[in-house]
Amino acid sequence: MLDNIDSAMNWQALDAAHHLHPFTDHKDLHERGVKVIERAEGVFLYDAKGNKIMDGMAGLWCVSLGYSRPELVEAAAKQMATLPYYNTFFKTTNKPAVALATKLASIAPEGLKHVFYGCSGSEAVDTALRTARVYWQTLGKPEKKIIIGREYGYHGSTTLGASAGGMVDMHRQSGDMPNFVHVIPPYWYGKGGQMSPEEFGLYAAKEAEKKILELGPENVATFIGEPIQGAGGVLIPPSTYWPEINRICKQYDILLIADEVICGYGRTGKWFGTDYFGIKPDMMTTAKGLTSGYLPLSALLMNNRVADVLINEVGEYYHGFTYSGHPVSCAVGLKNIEILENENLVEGATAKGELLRAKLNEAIGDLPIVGEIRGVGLIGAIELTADKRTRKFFEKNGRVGVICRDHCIAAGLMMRATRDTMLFSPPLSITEAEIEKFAAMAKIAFEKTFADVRAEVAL
Ligand code: PXG
Repeated sequence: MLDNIDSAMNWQALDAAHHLHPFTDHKDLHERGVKVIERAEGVFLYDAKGNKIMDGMAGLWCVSLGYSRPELVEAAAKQMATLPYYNTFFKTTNKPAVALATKLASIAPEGLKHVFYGCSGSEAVDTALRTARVYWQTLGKPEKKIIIGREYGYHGSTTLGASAGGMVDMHRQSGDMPNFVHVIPPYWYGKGGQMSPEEFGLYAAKEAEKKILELGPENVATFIGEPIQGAGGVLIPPSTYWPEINRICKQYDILLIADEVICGYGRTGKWFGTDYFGIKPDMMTTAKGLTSGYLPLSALLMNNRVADVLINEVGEYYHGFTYSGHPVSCAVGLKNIEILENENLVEGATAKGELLRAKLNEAIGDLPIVGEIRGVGLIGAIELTADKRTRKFFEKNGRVGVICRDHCIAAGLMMRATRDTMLFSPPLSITEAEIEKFAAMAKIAFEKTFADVRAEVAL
């Protein structure tokens, strides 16, 4: 079938005729024509036109080991040949699911010992939010059901996830369930004004406390937050933020959910963003880097406080997915973690991230449109600015970001723009030589962006 199409038809036209894409303006896509990615190796993608593109985003923040790792392929093939599928509903389990849960309990932050599987970050988030409400209901507090998220937060695309996230465009399109409330993100660069980052971190946390007091803590089930807000712009909270959120959740008896779908499995140079920031979550959602994206898998981890209620008091929990604990995904997850450990890729992300930011600073740091280059481990962002000194954004926010993204791709570097913030999260397997290349391509793309901006101002 694939070969037939290859010789006889046009992939772009067929894609336009039959394939609906996620988060896409289809009219615009059909006019431009979709890029067909044909194969990938290491940190490089190859499209059907023969272009070679460095993947500065690790797919969608997930391909931690890089592409074409034979060990993951072998782990999947072996498990497929042994037990390709069986459910975990019928009082049954499978060895990869048990082995992976055991492994996750050993690398997870203190106390998070219980694992619930899904296929996507969205399913993990949905499960965590449902579980938070079920927890309070079971303890006789059904009114404790408000979920607090943050502006610019991203928690997936189910209706619960979209409601918990802080993306207003998603809310507009039926992602605005009742009993969801949003507070300000700890985004110092964009919202910190004259405050120091530390002052602003405390301020942002105290805004959450104010909101909780206004709603009544007896009505609030949980606070959900990404350790670093990824899709929202790689918003790295000041050091004062998470300790204060820990305190607030404890003081008002509110469950804390760390959404580690992007930060988890080494992105920050620690196994979890929770380790990096000292967050004390009751539940932790993970996905993406768990299998390096080779197969869909998510794991929601929870502590004894929550799991004891689920296990001993709820009775049957009417929740689960056909593919919960999928043996092939779990086998790949196990192998992926083994490789992360054997090749020191988690610890290695700290030094690689520092090198990448240093090289980017050398290459583009002095450009007048570069307001800030920030990062933790191998997740980072570059703020494009109209005025470096005052951190002023461009008018018509998002336009320069798209220009810059297009220059990056043309230069051979896949980067993503949120508003006018350029995001990067390359595979953890990226080498020093590839980091040099990354910065060299960024230099070309950002200089061109600057030239475009300057030309417009001159007009
Ligand atoms: N939580 C977080 C923190 C995420 O980043 C999800 C939940 C949902 O995961 P699934 O597997 O259901 O997609 C995510 C996903 C982007 C982008 O453009 C980010 C995500 C997904 C798609 C695009 O940055 N993050």
